[in-house]
Amino acid sequence: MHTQVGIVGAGPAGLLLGQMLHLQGIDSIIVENRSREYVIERVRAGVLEQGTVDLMIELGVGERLRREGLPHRGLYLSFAGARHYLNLAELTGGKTITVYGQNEVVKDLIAARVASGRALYFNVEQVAIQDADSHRPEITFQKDGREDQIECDFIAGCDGFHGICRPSIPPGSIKSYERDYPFAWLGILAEAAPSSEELVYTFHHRGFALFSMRSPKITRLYFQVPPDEEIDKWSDEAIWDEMLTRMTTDDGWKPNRGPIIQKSITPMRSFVAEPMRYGRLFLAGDAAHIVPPTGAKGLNLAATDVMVLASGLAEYYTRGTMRLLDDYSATCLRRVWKAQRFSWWMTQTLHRFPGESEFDYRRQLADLDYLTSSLAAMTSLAENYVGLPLDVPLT
Ligand code: RFL
Ligand code: PHB
Repeated sequence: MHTQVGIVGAGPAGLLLGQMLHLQGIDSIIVENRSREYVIERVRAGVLEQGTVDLMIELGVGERLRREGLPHRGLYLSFAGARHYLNLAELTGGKTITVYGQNEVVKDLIAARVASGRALYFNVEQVAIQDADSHRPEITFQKDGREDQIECDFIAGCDGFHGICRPSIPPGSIKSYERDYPFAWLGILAEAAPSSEELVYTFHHRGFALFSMRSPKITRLYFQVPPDEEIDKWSDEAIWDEMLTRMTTDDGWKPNRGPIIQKSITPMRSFVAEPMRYGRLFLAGDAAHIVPPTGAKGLNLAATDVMVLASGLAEYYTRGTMRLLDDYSATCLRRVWKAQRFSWWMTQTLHRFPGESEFDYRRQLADLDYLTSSLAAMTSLAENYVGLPLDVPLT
């Protein structure tokens, strides 16, 4: 087989890229090692920046998002028993975020891909990259026990943090920067009507907790646990007790209880690989960088990466120049590092770190008191949360 752009991974990055290229008349083949059902059902992110929503609409895949997505004009920071409202829209000249599950984004993109008639292969095995630094890189894989290969002009490595694209780059050609956190998130989906229309980020003496949602009937909640925690140790009853202990405020606000329909534990990590390119292999999304979810940035960063990549590829195929592609890594990394900084900052502001003292707890409360009473501090949080602009034009 031959294609212009071989895409490894059918997560948000790979599927968005495929749709952008399709609309520009550029051919691609997407290979994914999981099943379609697995990819659609994987529960992950929920918060889309305005730019990501606009992108979905522009790409013709925003109809259900517009209908079912939950626009949010602000969020709450909760500490010392009280919730404090940050009006993101007012602080940013009208920008908002939208809550719409990542699995819904993926479902809409897969439907568009199928409708486009372009190739998307699920359940492929033994995926490998050959000759990434040549003019004819290849993706090799097995499907239904048969060896196959795709000759490409370019390869997009959109296969997430545990994929094969980044590790196939020779170690001397890429450098990584990382930081682990001494905690993880236990997350649940519950059949319960959200008791608040906006997200609530809570800093409690027992640790971080987060109230979010997926629909008018489904609540999404998280709390901080030790990094090696086992989900089986937590009964549903114990999860609710801990959620309610951390989240209930002095005015009596708390999440509504309901049957837990999904639960999992997510480790927290910050990671950046530089550069995001090796020859004709371009890394995008979680394959190149990971942020702790406290800033709700991962999926949004993936979307921006592939926007930059698609512009570079479009320029290459229309004008024959590599100018934007040569700038790809630097253009993305500038925004990636700012999102890293913000995600790290949100994480350390809102979590309890093992070994820290009561002094540190008081200092963190003072940080939050300042944050919710200074217009400058609130504006800084707001402009980062709704999404910073890309610093360079893409044409
Ligand atoms: P993905 O989604 O991991 O997709 C990669 C795809 O590649 C496939 N793959 C392979 N395919 C072929 N061959 C191989 N060898 C392969 N190896 C892997 C995988 O099966 C998969 O389908 O990466 P992508 O596309 O870069 O998207 C990134 C986002 O998924 C991620 O950043 C977000 O989920 C992070 N995140 C959040 N981001 C936000 O913007 N807002 C949020 O509110 C938010 N909340 C979250 C989050 C992530 C979380 N977890 C579970 C990590 C909340 C949580 C709890
Ligand atoms: C979610 O709804 O899953 C969610 C919301 C905000 C975050 C992370 C996850 O910071």
